[in-house]
Amino acid sequence: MAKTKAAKKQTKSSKNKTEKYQNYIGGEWIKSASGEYFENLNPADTSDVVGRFPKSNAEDVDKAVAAAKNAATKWRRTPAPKRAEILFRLGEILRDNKDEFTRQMTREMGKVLKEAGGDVQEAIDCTYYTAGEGRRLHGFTTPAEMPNKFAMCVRQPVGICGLITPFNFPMAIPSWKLIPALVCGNTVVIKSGEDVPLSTINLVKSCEAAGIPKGVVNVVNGYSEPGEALVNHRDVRLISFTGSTDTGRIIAEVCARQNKIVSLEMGGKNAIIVMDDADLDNAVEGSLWGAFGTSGQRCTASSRLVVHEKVYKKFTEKLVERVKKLKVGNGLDKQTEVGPVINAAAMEKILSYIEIGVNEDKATLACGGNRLTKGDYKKGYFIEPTVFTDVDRNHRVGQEEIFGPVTSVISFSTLDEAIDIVNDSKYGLSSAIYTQDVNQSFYAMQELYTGICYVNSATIGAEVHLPFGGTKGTGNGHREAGTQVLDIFTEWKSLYIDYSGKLQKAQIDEVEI
Ligand code: UN1
Repeated sequence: MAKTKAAKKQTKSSKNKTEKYQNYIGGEWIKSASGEYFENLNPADTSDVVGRFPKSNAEDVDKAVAAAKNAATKWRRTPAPKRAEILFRLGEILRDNKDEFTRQMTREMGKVLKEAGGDVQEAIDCTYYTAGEGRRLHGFTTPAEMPNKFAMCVRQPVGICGLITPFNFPMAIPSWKLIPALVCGNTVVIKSGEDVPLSTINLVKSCEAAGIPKGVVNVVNGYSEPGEALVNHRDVRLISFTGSTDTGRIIAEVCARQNKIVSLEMGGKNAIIVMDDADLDNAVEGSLWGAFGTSGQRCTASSRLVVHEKVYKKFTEKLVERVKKLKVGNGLDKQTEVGPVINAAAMEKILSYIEIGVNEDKATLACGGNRLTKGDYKKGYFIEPTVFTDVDRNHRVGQEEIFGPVTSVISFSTLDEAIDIVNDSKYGLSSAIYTQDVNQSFYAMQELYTGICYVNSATIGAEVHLPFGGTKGTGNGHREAGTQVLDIFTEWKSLYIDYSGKLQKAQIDEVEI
């Protein structure tokens, strides 16, 4: 892997001077209570230290929640269109800094520049779109059952929201949570993803520059300790979490005991169905993008390819030929198509799944399967794009979320069988079908039990104005993005106004017997 000048320069300068970052609490950039820091390493080259970030604990969370509490009343009483005006400014600041934020994201997270740019763009889109809700936040009026009585329903903010964000979309996913929380009038404490704190800090610095009042947005950095403290804090009313199903389940249990609102976006085992009438070249390109984009570290990654037996051989041959040509490397290099995976633990987990595929499932390893260790690769967490064929629907590689550049090809003979294979999963985030047949595509759209479904494209590509989330083990029934996200960050208040000037009992008690 040849390193571009830009990548070399980045590495060299970071060795000389490693910047220290702080938590953002009550409008101040402050050290953690412990005074300790952790290093954020570039997963493409671990000798490149992106920065040093405060290792926070429960004391830092206490301070951040207190700041959010202090700011809550004023922010809640700020008219929503005014809150939105500030958010529109935030959108402009993100847009103006897109190139810098993109490069920094690639450096800390590893995804290729184009995708990092897309990630920042998604935060911009989310900000503009959701800020628009400041002039809507619709409620409704409805006739009351009694004369001279008025009935209506409005949204009210929930209070202090704890946002726990993952590594794979370092700016987009925090924005999906932050912007709606703010436009609805809540104050927030964000626990940044420990592998990507810089992108959260870039987002929050932009909030500061946009003029969001002190204490409305707070950030604590660190590992699981501040996350746990946030979930357990009695003044936090809502937790919004994106991450693994195991962690999400624990969060849900704690929140249930404390009657907290909890919104979870967790795992996926997304599948593309390729019918025998599909445009195969298009299906191959879609599968390539769906399976190996972001090195397979998307919740929506196409980790199962369910292919009609009639085209199975042709499809897999074409796919494997293309996969072998994918250029793996440092995301800062413009030619790179597949970057590293996020850290050593993720790499070990993915490699162990490849071993399971070979030794336990006894699937066919059609290509890939190894860590790349030669030359510049040895400083990073690079895994060859990997395809398993002859995978059975019950194989572990066909059932469990791998979250890496690995996909499994499964064959079928009828559309009903294919749908059954796709639905036979504990997850239900995204699905797709490639076919030229309108009847088959509508039937699949009806029968696939996932939160998102695509026709003639891969399982990824969700847009910010449509709801995002999944069925079964993927979530807990909530949806982010779209206007549906407002149901997470507000609670309904029903209002009754009696202008009759006399006692009117509840309508059920006024009936003559
Ligand atoms: C994710 O898969 O983790 O649909 C989020 C997409 C992006 C968001 C994906 N807009 O690919």
